[in-house]
Amino acid sequence: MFKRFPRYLAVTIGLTSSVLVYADNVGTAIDRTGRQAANAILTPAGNWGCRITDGNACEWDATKWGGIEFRPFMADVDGDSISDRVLYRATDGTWGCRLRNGASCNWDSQKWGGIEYTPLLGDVNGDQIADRVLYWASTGWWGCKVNSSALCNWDGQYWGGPGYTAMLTDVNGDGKADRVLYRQSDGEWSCMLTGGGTCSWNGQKWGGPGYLPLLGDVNHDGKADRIVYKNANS
Ligand SMILES: [Ca+2]
Ligand SMILES: [Ca+2]
Ligand SMILES: [Ca+2]
Repeated sequence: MFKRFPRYLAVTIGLTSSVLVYADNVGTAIDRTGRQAANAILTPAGNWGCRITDGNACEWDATKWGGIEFRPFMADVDGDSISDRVLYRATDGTWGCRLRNGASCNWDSQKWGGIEYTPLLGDVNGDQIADRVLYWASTGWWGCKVNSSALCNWDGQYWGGPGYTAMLTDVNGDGKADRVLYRQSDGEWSCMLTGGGTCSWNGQKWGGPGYLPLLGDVNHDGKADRIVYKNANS
């Protein structure tokens, strides 16, 4: 017989071994291993909270949407300058989005991607609406869908490959998100502008093993700058 574990204990076991797990909030025993078991157990979660500047709750504070198998993002998906919630489930490539009032955006529930893809969000066509981007690290394949779900001009391109971290930001200040790659092994930075050209720091080596690459506009010129962060002294 399977033992009924408390939920938190069942999750721990699911993540660290391949034992069968019988969870109180799942109707049947889950004959799966590791992460899948934990995901299934925690699917009912997905608790959101938000606090605006004055400390008060926003409209969707304390609502439930999603679960542990989803990765959350914040992005303006309808162009009203208000950040919206986005979820992506790697196991089957399901995307979800909720506007401020709780309504879904036009690509809610679409399946696009999967376990091998890195999901990114950025405005790739300059209409001030966040678009969805996928990077397939093992092949260097890039895909992107604008708000209408049409493909962007560089969808299907191959650039990068194993060992690169993929990022999305506007490096030349034209209002369109560009692609950035960082190679952990030697700290090489690469960038690809919307039209296909590279930026001024393409190919530079800066950082390396142990460094976390970040992007942000640190001098307010509208162009994203590079940041590296390392947690160890050596
Ligand atoms: Ca919005
Ligand atoms: Ca856009
Ligand atoms: Ca740009």
